[in-house]
Amino acid sequence: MCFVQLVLILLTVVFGAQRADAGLFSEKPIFLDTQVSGQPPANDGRRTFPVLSKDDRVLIEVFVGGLARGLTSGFTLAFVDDNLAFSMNFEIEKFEGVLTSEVGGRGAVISVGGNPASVRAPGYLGLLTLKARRDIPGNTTIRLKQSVTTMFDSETGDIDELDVSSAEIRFVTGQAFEITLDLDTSSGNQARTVRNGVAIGETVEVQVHGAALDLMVGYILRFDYDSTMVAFESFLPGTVFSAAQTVSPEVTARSVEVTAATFGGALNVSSGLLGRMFFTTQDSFVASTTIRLNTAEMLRSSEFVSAIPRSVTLNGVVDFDGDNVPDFRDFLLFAARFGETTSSPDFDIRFDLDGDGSIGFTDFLILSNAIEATREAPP
Ligand SMILES: [Ca+2]
Ligand SMILES: [Ca+2]
Ligand SMILES: [Ca+2]
Repeated sequence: MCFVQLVLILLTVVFGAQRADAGLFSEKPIFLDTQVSGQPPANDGRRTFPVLSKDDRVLIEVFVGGLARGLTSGFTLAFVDDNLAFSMNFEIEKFEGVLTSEVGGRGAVISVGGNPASVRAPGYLGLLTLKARRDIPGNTTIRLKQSVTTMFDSETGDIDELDVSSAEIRFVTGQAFEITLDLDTSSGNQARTVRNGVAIGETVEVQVHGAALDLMVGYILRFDYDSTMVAFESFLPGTVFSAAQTVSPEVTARSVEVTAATFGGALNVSSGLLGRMFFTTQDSFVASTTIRLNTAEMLRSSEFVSAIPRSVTLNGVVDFDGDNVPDFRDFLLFAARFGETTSSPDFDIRFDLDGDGSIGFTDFLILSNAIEATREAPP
């Protein structure tokens, strides 16, 4: 028998035997995915997370891929812990899912067991909570360890090794957050940045919505504007905080800076309403003015990170047919749209003059006032 034949026979024995013994979970990929709070679990590849301060938590969704269905009464998640790099940084607090462990893990390992539970595509196993034992430095990476990360197949009785090559989370510094300004006064983020038909003396609400806010302690926002056109009126912190603390806004001739923070520990939500700004148009407000959010900073895990600047535009003129004069043609165009809302197909925000998300009677009053004002204006 030549060497090649011997190798082939050995391979057949080894792999043939393994295949016969392997359960459904054998060599299936296991995924770690940071949770977006308030959203159902999704294996959407969120493999990075902002660095943690001591006692901060990160919630990690755990999935087993490539699986139609399976039955398990236990699995072990073991993190790579060379030089105790994992267990000195993190404590495994608990696992909640198809099987649950409230007592957490020991060192870098958690074993979760119970009555056989079924796992179905997309293979969601549950939520792993890690708590930082100390400030986690940027670029710290945690990953599961091959051969000791296993899952018990209750149907075949096999302890299957999972493929851990995608089971990794990296903690990063300087991870930006996102801001959207919204002139639609209805709740939620309609991302509306233009309003027409704004009257002189009207108070306009600018909602500031945030995303990727994980672990935020608080924020600073600076708006710049033309103070001959608008004046800053007031600021209200948003619902993203359960209890927000704030300091009086700092108002200059052309800007306003506001701040809000939570004293109750870093934020455990990813997105929400940061605050509402109110501006009142001045007597010289005529055609159009822009309010710019030029600086948006937040504090998370002892570092300041920023968001991309945004702006909103207020237009004084009410006009739909493009001749820059409010008249009966605009009234007819408006009538054809009356009653539509942001959920209507082809909703046209130009007709929603008060920015409440629907084309209604108050919008009609704004339009009719504009038509009458044009008529009264000197030629
Ligand atoms: Ca809104
Ligand atoms: Ca017109
Ligand atoms: Ca409206």
